Amino acid sequence: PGAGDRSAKAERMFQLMDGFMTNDPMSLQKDILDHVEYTVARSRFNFDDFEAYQGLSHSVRDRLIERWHDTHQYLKRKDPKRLYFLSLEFLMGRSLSNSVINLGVRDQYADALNQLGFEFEVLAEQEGDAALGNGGLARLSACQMDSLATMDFPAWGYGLRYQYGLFRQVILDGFQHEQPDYWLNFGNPWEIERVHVSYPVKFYGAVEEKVLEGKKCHVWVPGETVEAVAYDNPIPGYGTRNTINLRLWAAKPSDQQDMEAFNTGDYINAVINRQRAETISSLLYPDDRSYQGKELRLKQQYFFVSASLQDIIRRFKDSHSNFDDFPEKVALQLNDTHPSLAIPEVMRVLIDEEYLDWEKAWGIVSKIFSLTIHAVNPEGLEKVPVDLLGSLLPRHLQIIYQINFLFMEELKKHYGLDYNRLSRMSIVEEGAVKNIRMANLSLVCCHTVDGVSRLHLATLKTRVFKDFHEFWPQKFQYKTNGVTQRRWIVVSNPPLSGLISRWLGTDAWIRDMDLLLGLRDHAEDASLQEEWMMVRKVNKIRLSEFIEAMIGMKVSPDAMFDVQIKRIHEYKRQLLNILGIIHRYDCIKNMKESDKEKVVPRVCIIGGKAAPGYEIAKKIIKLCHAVGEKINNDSDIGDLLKLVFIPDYNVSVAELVIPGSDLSQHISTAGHEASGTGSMKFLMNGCLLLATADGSTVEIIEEIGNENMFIFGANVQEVTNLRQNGLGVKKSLQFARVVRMVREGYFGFKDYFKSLCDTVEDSSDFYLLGNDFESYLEAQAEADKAFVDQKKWTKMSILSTAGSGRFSSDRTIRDYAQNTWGIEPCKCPS
Ligand code: T68
Repeated sequence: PGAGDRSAKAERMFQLMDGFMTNDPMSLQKDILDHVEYTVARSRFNFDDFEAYQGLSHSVRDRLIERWHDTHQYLKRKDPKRLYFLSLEFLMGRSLSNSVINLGVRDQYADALNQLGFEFEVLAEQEGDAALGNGGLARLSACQMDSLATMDFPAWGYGLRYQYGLFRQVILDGFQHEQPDYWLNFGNPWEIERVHVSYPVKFYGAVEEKVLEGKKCHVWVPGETVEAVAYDNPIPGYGTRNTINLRLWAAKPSDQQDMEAFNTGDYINAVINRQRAETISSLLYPDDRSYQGKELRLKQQYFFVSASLQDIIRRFKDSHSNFDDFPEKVALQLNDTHPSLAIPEVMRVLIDEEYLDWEKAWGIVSKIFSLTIHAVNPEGLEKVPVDLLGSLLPRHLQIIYQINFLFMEELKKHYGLDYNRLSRMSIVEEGAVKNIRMANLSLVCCHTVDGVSRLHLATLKTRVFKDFHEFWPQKFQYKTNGVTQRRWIVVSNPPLSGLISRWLGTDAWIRDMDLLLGLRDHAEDASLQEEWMMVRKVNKIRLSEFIEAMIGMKVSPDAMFDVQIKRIHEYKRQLLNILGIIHRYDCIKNMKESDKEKVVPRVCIIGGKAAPGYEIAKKIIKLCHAVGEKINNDSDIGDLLKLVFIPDYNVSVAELVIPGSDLSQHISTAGHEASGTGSMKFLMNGCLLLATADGSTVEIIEEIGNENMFIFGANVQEVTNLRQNGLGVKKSLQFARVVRMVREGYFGFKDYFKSLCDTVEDSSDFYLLGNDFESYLEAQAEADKAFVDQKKWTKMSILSTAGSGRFSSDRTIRDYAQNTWGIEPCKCPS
């Protein structure tokens, strides 16, 4: 068609789709019903809650797409520097409630549904969680995407579209069993399949050297090619039109592959081989700590990195004729070292495909990458066996060796032939099995390396990355983690959200959390306190109903709800919590009847998944059930103490549990939790913290004050000293007694719990449960005392929320934008 036809066509389109979608209840009802009839293909006169949820979510999705298109158009025109956030894990949870709140159409939809005879909350419950991640790291990515969109940053998220998310936890006889989470079974309205956005990703094969136009070139001839297909997930900002994209890649067989097999007639095997391609994006590895050096995991990493970079480079080349401006337009953020193959990949593309020389390519690479580390220990750092890397990605291994060679030369200039230092800092680890140290690779190539709390950075500087910090002190920064108040207050705790806005006289805190400080002025106001207690009570009733529905146990909402929900780990010390509960039980059991009146009734709630191969963590879950069984059925105890294990803990369970908690525990051995983010969610919701001075808790103490929390246990320095001087220095009799009860079979399963008890026995008590037990009990006693005085407790609760502003992911993201990425907001006009 000629230019005239095109503009006539555009004119016609414009007339047909004039203006934005309308959000009045009538239009919304019509939209929902249209989707029920034509998208879900059910009769509008006969559909159930799930089908209504589908119609509803498709209607919301239309509104997301509209803004998402506008944002892309606008950004294309403005061409600002963009941030690309590469993460192997995103724990998004549910999307519906979050979307309507961020779009500002929550009430309109609720009205529309009411008129159709449905309730918004009921339909929202139909949605399953998107659990494409393990724990803190993955949920942090999700919170940060929300902040990036809300603050109008030109950002993209990139990740993998696993077909199986994190396993479902099923408890049978108190033991954890894992079931696959085939989350796409009922469709996913929040994604848009982009069949035409796809890239080939190469694996295996060999590198050939050729001379092209007198220059030596490397040509990688792959042994396998897999296609990466894009699935786009719009992420709406709150109170803005900006809606950014989370692009997840799925693996599909490539048409380029297997032509030979088809031609030679091996049809059956060719088809079976094609199926193999899909396994790359089939499952999320459920290990949130250790690195296993598995080939499939490495394939996943390279698959998503290669597809993302092809996409990013294509977008850049659309509007640039050479790579000179690449660092001014592109920031690449590595979420931990999992995507660190992006570094040799960019080098490879620039040198082998764009024909830049090494120096020029390196000049670019050294300006674009930044890294956030989420681990504390050297054991948490990834290593890839050289043989594995060399066979899967032969060209990348060559490039890594060359980077290392040049790095070693630089070090020698500085330090001379200090072989110990050189071998510690080398990207290549020598030994029986040669490994590539992904952290060292990243530290050499990234311009900035961030820790996730102040204490975490201090640990990285003095321990794990001491040498690197000495060499490049300017590279190291920290950005204390934060979480989004949109999901963690507005979506999950509407009564509190309304209360805060009423008392502050504005809802501006939803975009500016520092405003919560205004609550401090009213902390002692009797009527705020009364309303505050009311809101807390409502949430506790909701939580007790959930507990009853889940596990059939009645708990009293008048008791103190004491909660520990997070992945199960020895260092997170759920065992300390359970041993404390045994002590409490033992005390009540041996109490005179008249003294029982003074006991503050408690409901102890524990939830979390153990990695499938983590034996000790699984034993902790079993112990929790065994102890619960005993306590909950003991008529001497009654309502004074209950122990509840919430199965299959995930994001939407957290949204329900956190607002209903009085006290929450963050009790890792000091120096082991890089940051911790659960604590921030509880804090915002006015739940008091019982915690050790670890990770970001140190900074929470600065904001809230010691007097509004229950802090206990050895600090980082004391932990170091205790370990140096041999463990088990300060064991209390009480500790010995409760461990003995478990060991001697008081809760059954004597043989099974033996190895668990061994982990806390004198000299082997690495996480210092014995050492911290006494001060843990004291902190718990303090909490009891404070709870009796409801006025005092409520004041502490208000002050917790009031002081939580610093822990919004908005603050974290603003800091990254300014001090790590160098990007600026780019607001799409509304
Ligand atoms: C967590 N790390 C930290 N890792 O433990 C936590 N690891 O202190 C911190 O608050 C949080 O990151 C956010 O910074 C993780 O969650 C993983 O999940 C993980 C997954 C795969 C491999 C290694």
